[in-house]
Amino acid sequence: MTPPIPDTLISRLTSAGAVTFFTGAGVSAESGVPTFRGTDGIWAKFKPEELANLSAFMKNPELVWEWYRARKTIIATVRPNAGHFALAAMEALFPGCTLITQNIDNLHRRAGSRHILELHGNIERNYCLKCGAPYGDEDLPQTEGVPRCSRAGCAGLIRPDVVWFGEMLPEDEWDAAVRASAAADVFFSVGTSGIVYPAASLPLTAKQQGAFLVEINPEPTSLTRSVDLFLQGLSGEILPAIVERVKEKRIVG
Ligand code: BJW
Ligand code: ZN
Repeated sequence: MTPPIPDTLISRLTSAGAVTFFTGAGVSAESGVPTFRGTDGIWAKFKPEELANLSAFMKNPELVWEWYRARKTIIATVRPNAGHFALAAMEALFPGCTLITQNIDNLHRRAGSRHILELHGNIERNYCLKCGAPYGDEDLPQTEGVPRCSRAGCAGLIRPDVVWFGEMLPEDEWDAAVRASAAADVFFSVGTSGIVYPAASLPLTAKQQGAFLVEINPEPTSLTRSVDLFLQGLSGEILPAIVERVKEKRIVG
C-alpha cells in the first residue's frame, strides 16, 4: 500500500533550491534485479561481503566472474521501472536536482536520467587489472571462464569496473556527491539498507547541513530513526505519486 504523501513534503519540494536523491538496489527490485541483502535468497551462493573484494577475485576469479556474468545477463534483460522513470522526471521538475546512486545496473540512465553520480561503478564497463585497458561487455570473449586482456604481451585478468570492499570510491563522483548532499534542501534516501560506507554517510551529511531528510523503503533501516519523514512502501509506487503531486501543485499554484 502506498502511504499518503504529506502536503508539507510537496511544499518543501516546490520551494526547494536543491533536491538530492540517493538510491540503492531497492529501486531496481521492481525491475527484477535482486537486491544484495534481500530475503529472496537468490544470492545464497554469492555473498557480496565474500565476493565483492579483490582478494576473493584473486583467489577465485572464476566464481566472481560467474556471479557478475549472471548479473550482467539479468540486467541486460530487465527494464527500468516506474521509480526510475519518476526520478528522470524529477530532473526535469527541479533544476537543482542531483541523483546519486550506489547501483551499477545503468537503469537510471536507461530511464532517461542524465546527471547521475555513480558511486560504485558500472557493470557494463570492465578493465584489465594489469595494464588498465578498458573493455566494454561487447569486447569480452563470450565464453565461460575468466576473460583476459588481448593487448600484445599483457594477458592480465579483466575485472568488472565496480567498487569492491576495501577500494576507494571514484574521487570526482564522491566529492560531487558530498557537495550535493550538503547543499540539499530536501534529501531522499531510496531503496538502500544504508549499511555500506562511506555512501551510507551521505544522508547524515545532508541532515547535519539542514536538509529535510526523507526515506523511501518497505522496511525500516538503521537510517529510519534519523529521518524527518519515512515513507514506507515501494519506490516504484511512491516516487511516481510524488511527481504527480508536485505537478498538480505547480499547476494549481
Ligand atoms: C526497496 C524495494 C522497493 C527492496 N522499493 N526499497 C566497519 C565499519 C564501517 C565501515 C567498514 C567496516 N569494515 C569495512 C568497512 C568499509 C566498507 C563497508 O562499508 N563495510 C560494511 C559492510 C560494514 N566499505 C568499503 O570498503 C568501501 N570503500 C571504502 O570504505 O574505502 C576506504 C577504504 C579503503 C581501503 C581500506 C579500507 C577502507 C567500498 C564499498 C563498496 C561496496 N560495493 C558493493 C558492490 C559493488 C559492485 C557490485 O554491485 O557487484 O556495492 S557491496 C553492495 O552493497 C553494492 C551496493 O551498492 C551496496 C549497498 O547495498 P544497497 O544498495 O543498500 O542494497 P541492499 O540489498 O543492502 O538493500 C536494499 C534495500 O532496498 C533494502 O533496505 C530493502 O528493504 C529495500 N527495498 N525492495 C524500495 N521495491
Ligand atoms: Zn592488459
